[in-house]
Amino acid sequence: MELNPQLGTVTNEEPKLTETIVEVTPVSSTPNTSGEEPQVLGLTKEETKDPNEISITIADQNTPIVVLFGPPSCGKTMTLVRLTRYLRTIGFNVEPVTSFRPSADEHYAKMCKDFPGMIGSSDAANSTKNISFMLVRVLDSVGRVKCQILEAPGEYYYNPDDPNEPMAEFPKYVNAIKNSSNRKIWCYMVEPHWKYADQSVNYVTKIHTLKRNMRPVDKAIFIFNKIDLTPFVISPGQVNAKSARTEIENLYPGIFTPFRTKGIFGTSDNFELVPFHTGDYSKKIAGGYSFQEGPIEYPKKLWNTIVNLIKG
Ligand SMILES: Nc1nc2c(ncn2[C@@H]2O[C@H](COP(=O)(O)OP(=O)(O)OP(=O)(O)O)[C@@H](O)[C@H]2O)c(=O)[nH]1
Ligand SMILES: [Mg+2]
Repeated sequence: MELNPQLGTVTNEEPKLTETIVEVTPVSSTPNTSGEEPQVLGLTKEETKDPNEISITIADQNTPIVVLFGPPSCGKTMTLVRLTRYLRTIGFNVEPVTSFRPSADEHYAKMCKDFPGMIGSSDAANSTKNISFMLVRVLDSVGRVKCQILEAPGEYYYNPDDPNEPMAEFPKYVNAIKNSSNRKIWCYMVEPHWKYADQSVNYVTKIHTLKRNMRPVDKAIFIFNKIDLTPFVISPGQVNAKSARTEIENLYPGIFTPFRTKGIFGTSDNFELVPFHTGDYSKKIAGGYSFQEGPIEYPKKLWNTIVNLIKG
């Protein structure tokens, strides 16, 4: 598939965005003041301790699942927040799938209940700690389910603190999703200044391992998040995609290799590349961060890419 040399332009059709300042806590688990293992919201203590204990149910096995895949802090939760906000402005509804987790899990039930308010309210960006393990579904304006989106803690995909990486096995629930009959849109997240850049080859290996588990109907999107931290932004929402792609290849050597096919007319991409900016994060004097959502062109481009891949 060909890349657009530039992304999105501002048009008059777009709904007006409301400016919202929200609090951000850049952690994915509950604060650990007791010296105990921190607990991931939406999981029991036992499940947090051993992710292989995590039990999930995918009730809808026909609707594609968009998996936000990436290490801790790459921006999965904030991508979900930004995308949800965008989808709301175009008349879509994003709602948690309550049956995803056992009904006895009160944390998950509470997260589901709080989700709609959390995304839109001035507390929404507390979501980095409040939305941690969740399956949501996206419905269009007439209630048709377009896709499901999975959001989970990064350490279950690639854990920089695990000496067994990149050979560390995925938790059972990731394998359950991987093997489910749903079509998958794997969104592999990359970023410009990854704290563990010295492990980028291992992260690439982990993605390649997963690639071997993708069926031909499954699709791949590389989301280059935190694009605002790069020199490739030309104007809000417009990115020099060629340079951005070269940068990803430099930062994550060989990352695209198994996603390219050699043919008689040359090599073609079996993936999409979407630069992304969830928003801006400003440190507050009183502590914490305030979040200002980024330009609408980014979630618009990401959503259009997802929709096209679902159709294709
Ligand atoms: N500059 C910039 N920073 C971002 C962007 N998106 C996320 N961040 C920063 O990255 C932090 C982590 O984002 P999260 O969405 O919580 O990351 P995550 O991938 O969900 O992390 P885990 O849940 O720990 O796996 C945020 O608190 C921000 O500080 C972005 O578009 N630009
Ligand atoms: Mg998260």
